[in-house]
Amino acid sequence: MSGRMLTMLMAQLLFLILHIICSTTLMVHAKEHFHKWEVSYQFKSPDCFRKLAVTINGKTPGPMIDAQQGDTVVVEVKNSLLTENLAIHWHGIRQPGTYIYHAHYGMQRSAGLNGLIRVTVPDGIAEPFTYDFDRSVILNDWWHQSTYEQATGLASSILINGRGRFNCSVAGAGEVCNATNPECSPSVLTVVPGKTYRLRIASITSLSALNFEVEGHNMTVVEADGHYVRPFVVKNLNIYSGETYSVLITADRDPSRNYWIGVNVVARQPATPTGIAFLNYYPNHPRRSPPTATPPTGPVWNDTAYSIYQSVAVRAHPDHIHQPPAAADRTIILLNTQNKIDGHIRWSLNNVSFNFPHTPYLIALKEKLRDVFDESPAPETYDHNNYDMYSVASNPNSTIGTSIYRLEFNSTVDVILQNANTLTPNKSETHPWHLHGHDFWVLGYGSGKFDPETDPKGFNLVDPIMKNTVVLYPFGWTAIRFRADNPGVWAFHCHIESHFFMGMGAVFEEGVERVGELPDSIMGCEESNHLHEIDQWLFQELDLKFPSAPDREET
Ligand SMILES: *[C@@H]1O[C@H](CO)[C@@H](O)[C@H](O)[C@H]1NC(C)=O
Ligand SMILES: *[C@@H]1O[C@H](CO)[C@@H](O)[C@H](O)[C@H]1NC(C)=O
Ligand SMILES: *[C@@H]1O[C@H](CO)[C@@H](O)[C@H](O)[C@H]1NC(C)=O
Ligand SMILES: *[C@@H]1O[C@H](CO)[C@@H](O)[C@H](O)[C@H]1NC(C)=O
Ligand SMILES: *[C@@H]1O[C@H](CO)[C@@H](O)[C@H](O)[C@H]1NC(C)=O
Ligand SMILES: *[C@@H]1O[C@H](CO)[C@@H](O)[C@H](O)[C@H]1NC(C)=O
Ligand SMILES: *[C@@H]1O[C@H](CO)[C@@H](O)[C@H](O)[C@H]1NC(C)=O
Ligand SMILES: *[C@@H]1O[C@H](CO)[C@@H](O)[C@H](O)[C@H]1NC(C)=O
Ligand SMILES: [Cu+2]
Repeated sequence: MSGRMLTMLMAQLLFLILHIICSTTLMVHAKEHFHKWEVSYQFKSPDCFRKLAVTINGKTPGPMIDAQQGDTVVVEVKNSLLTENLAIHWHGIRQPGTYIYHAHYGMQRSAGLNGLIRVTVPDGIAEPFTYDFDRSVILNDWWHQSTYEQATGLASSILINGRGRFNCSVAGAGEVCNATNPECSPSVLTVVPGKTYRLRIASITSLSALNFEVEGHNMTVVEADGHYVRPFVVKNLNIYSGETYSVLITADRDPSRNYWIGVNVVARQPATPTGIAFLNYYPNHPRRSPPTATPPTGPVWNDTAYSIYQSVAVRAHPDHIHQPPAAADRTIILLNTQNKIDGHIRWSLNNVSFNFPHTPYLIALKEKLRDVFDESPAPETYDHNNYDMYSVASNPNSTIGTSIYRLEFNSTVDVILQNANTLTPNKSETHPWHLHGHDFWVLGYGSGKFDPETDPKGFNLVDPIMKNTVVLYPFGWTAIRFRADNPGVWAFHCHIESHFFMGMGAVFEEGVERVGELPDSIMGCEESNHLHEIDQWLFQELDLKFPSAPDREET
């Protein structure tokens, strides 16, 4: 990592200004919210096992940011991590709804640096559903090894609102694990019989795909990634890293007992115990006593058909449809493969394993610096006709690349994510893909190889949901569409941290000539940086290369 980048953000004050973009004209008095955060390492025992966590004002998850659409949020961040840079990503911020913030540097996100952003609609605007109360549920996977080692293993536990349970009898000698530490007692959601609750669920896992279930209570899904959903009822909900959902539950069960909330790993053979919290019916039942039943075990981990069924059910609410453009100007097909480079495992798109150059793209493009990155166009597709996506490639070698996709400003772009076999026979993985700077329309999911002639005929152009994170299923494809109307340089990457660091990402440039002059501070060291357009500047400003990139895939 470059020394200049290091000094810039280390132990400095950083001002982040977050504009809650307004999509309606009915904007009443916009407010300004001021937050003062100090980010530091603290010993925590969220699952009874004591370890260092990255905290905001001593807490993880960090404080919730609560704002109304049109408001401005100013966050003054003091980095007290001493030897580490810090970057915070305002994940998905564009519309009212539920979002998350998390670290976008190294693996600080899963080490505790995350929290919820709740954006309420302006006064006088009604949401397409009603509820009595609102509760936040942040899901995370938790690791006992240092975050630098976690790419090699399975999560130790699942945290619900920062609390989980670890079997202390398997903790090693010299490790501190206390099963009766109140810090790791399960989180409790108290409910009043007959009332309806909106649960705002966010997953910030570094690896695991999760399934969320409340014992004995169906849930109505009403919002996804900040967009209203045509309501549908589920017994349990799959949620992938980077996604947010709102579900409604009504406390209409026998109030003389409490009910488990169970969070299970899906899409990967689970080796992590069920994450638990519980619903407490108040005032009928004492708050402190967990239910006696067995927590929900969720669906079969490899029931991909069930997962696809849920994803397809997520469509725009009939009164909140954003019509997608009828056709794309350009279609980019990205074959997702697991590869080897110099004997190390990497992930690639069309045989290129992505790596950030030392100088941010935005600076290179604005300042017309040459030799920063490979300026030849990134590959538009792969050998579609001949590639066997069901086999381990006979030559698994790919190459490291820094090339990007330059999009015509305001053009309509389709991206087809195509999955394939990994380096393990008959194995393909699940990848949640996250795009910066845009919400995209989810046009469809399919199994097998995408056919550019016939499959687009089945795209949903009627009521596709808009999202910022979408899942790619094993041996399948996912099609998205977006308008390249946000000047800047934007990352598109798998939200599984180790996959991103192992090359599973791409970069889109659009309308960079419309981006204003870069502030002087971005070119050198300054005491503090007043940053607007956070996503764009900050993401580009940091050298996101992982200091010692993990080269072993989790198994
Ligand atoms: C905890 O681990 C011990 C030792 O492996 C095992 O005997 C015990 O059943 C485990 N307890 C739970 C609740 O899983
Ligand atoms: C475990 O935590 C409980 C509750 O805080 C405390 O009473 C007990 O002394 C702790 N045990 C050990 C071994 O530290
Ligand atoms: C949940 O929904 C299913 C299917 O709609 C229904 O069969 C079941 O009775 C519901 N369960 C509860 C507890 O409401
Ligand atoms: C799911 O995994 C189990 C092992 O956990 C295996 O027995 C079963 O065949 C798998 N099912 C599918 C549909 O792959
Ligand atoms: C893949 O690359 C390695 C060097 O890292 C080389 O030894 C090997 O021969 C290559 N495999 C093929 C099939 O070209
Ligand atoms: C990747 O490149 C290697 C040569 O380096 C080639 O043998 C292989 O077929 C390519 N794979 C894909 C998916 O294009
Ligand atoms: C982008 O294209 C749309 C549709 O053609 C048009 O309505 C809009 O004005 C364009 N926006 C810009 C900034 O050019
Ligand atoms: C992979 O799956 C095919 C059928 O889909 C089967 O014939 C083959 O034996 C499997 N290979 C392994 C290594 O499991
Ligand atoms: Cu991935």
